[in-house]
Amino acid sequence: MRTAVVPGSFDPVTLGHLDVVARARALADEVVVAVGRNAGKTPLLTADERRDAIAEAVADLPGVRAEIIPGLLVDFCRDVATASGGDVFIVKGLRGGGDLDAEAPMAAMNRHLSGVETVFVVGAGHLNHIASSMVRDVARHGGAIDDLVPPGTADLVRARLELGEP
Ligand code: COD
Repeated sequence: MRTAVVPGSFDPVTLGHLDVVARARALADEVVVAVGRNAGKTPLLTADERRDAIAEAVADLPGVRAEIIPGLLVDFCRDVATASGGDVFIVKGLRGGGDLDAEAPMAAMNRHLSGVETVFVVGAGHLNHIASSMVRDVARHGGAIDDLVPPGTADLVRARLELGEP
């Protein structure tokens, strides 16, 4: 059993993220989309909301599930490996060189901590402009985000913005 862990903030999950999930699924027997805390970001959506939005978006994809990372990503990967009895690797998506600059040190740190490897996949070009931060900003200013995120997620983002940001 080979499990791909696809981690991210997913605040919110976007069509770009889902493209990476589909590519990860082609490399592994199962995929766990893992909602984590990026210490440099203050999320709009709660971890439960982000996990549930992903779960709804991948409901029709066999072998794909969504979970929350309680602490370190490498500890989460170890727990997934123990539960499955198989091998685990991390999959991250790249939109360009800027992503690689940010991701390479994290991949090296995760390997240093636990030996887990990170595999990078290049995302679909027509989705390269999609970032969660821009989705939030467009929505905040009243722009349409419905074709940037999976069905249901746009309403969630708008609802949370109307309630005010944390
Ligand atoms: N096309 C392709 N890839 C994309 C696209 C797109 N349109 N949009 C985003 N991506 C990729 C990003 O490059 C990234 O690889 C991934 O999707 C997730 O992106 P985000 O922005 O949702 O998530 P991040 O980068 O904020 O996630 C950071 C983590 C939560 C994974 C990280 O902070 C973490 O592992 N936290 C847990 C605690 C931990 O272990 N920390 C130590 C890490 S070394």
